[in-house]
Amino acid sequence: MMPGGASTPLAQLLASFGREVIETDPAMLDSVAVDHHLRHRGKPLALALPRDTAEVSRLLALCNTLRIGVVPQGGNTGYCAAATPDASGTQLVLSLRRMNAIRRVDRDDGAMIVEAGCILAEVQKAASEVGRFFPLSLGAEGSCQIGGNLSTNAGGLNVLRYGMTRDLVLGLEVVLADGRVWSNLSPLRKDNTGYDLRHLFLGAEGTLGVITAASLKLFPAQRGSATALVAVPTPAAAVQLLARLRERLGDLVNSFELIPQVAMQLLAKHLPSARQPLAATAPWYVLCEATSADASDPLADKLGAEIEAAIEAGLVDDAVLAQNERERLELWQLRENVPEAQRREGASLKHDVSLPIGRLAEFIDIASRWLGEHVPEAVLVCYGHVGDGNLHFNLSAQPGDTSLASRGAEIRRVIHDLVAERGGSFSAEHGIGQTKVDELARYAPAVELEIMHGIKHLLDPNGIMNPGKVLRAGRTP
Ligand code: FAD
Ligand code: 2HG
Ligand code: ZN
Repeated sequence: MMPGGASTPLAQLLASFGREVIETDPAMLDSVAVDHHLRHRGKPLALALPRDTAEVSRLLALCNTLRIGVVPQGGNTGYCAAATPDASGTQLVLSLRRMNAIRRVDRDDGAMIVEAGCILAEVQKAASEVGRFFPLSLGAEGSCQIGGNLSTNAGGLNVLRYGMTRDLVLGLEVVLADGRVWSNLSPLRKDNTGYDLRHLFLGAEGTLGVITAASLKLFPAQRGSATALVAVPTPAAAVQLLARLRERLGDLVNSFELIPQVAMQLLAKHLPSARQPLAATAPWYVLCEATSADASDPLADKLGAEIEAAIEAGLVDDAVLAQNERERLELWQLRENVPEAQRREGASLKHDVSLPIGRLAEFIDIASRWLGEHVPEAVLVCYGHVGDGNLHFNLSAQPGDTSLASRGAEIRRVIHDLVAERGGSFSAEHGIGQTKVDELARYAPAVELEIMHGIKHLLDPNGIMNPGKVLRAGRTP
């Protein structure tokens, strides 16, 4: 039988859904075939663009019968190639980009129901239009989809105060691998009726089902803010400053981000429009922000006073407080553009690690010393969400040096072992996808892996959902 002939999986998909839903145009397929970092290229069988939950349900039921692997893809901004099909030409990429309705925003319930294909920035906007706040915020918010955020349990810039994505979810609508729909789009805050199934799908990276909609928590709008860029001598000083701010300002502190001097240099080199507001350079900086629902809360005074006290205590060398919204956005631009500046610098090796906050400084110290001795050819660009104990412990190759990639496995092992020895995680917020499957198999306790394989087998016995991602394919519990 010719490929594409009457009995092939593709022909059956086309016969059941038509070209309106099953896209085979080579240019379209090419656009969904590669991951964000352009490191993993697959070959999709086709691209499915369903219009509603019922269509997703029919689609998965057919794929399950025909054993077609299904790779959900949101905005394709993920860091672990989790939304990229393999090279077999047999996997269907599934995009919910047409399912992008805000179904409901309810101020009294403090909840909104959104379809999974909504762009994160649109979700934030819909909340703010009714005077509410949806706190998930990350550099990719203009292109990532809420379905992708839920499925990676994304972190971002406001975790310190509001938690990870899973903390922002009240309910889900999910299509299971066999086409059954589990719908619980409840606005309830309290519901102790048995196992809490939503947490299975949050962070599952599309391996257990397709999230089609979610009920999300809303918060009071943030009407006042104070944002500072603070120069600190060491990461240990940054951690001490964090503790002082948390003690004095409590939950008003929503972001606390570490930026090293080398990142400022990369920003100046590759994105010169990003203005560097402090006159003198420092080895490390912290971008911290406090916000309040009360516009009259004197946040700038409070934050300023704490920074002054920290200067006197020798924890802070210099600081600048944003005087208006434009200056605030300029400070945030610095932080949010670090990944882009590092991308423009060339090859890199990334480690998205978390540690107990009390051990962050010690880890940075020991891991940087190891790198200095064993990988002197690399430039360490260590930054991130220190308030959450999450570092992007990244390396950049020196211009013209191509050796870093060949040493990737060896370096990653040492870094991840140093993290594990300190009770940390090798994947803080970016997930597992296909790039960290072996790391999960190595570091997760055996009983945890057994439970994960058991859940996978229960919900997806034919292994059609995002095969080869998170767990090694084909292994039964
Ligand atoms: P994709 O990359 O398309 O998919 C991610 C995973 O979700 C895949 O496994 C996919 O199969 C699955 N998936 C997608 N939609 C569905 C669905 N509807 N149902 C089931 N499974 C689905 N991440 C952070 O955590 N914090 C950050 O601060 C952060 N900053 C970033 C900054 C930049 C500049 C960039 C480029 C990325 C950043 N990321 C960050 C990574 C990325 O944006 C997040 O992982 C994001 O949540 C991915 O969303 P996406 O829609 O692009 O998902
Ligand atoms: C961030 O915090 C993102 O900016 C990206 O999580 C991190 O590029 C990275 O390593
Ligand atoms: Zn991050």
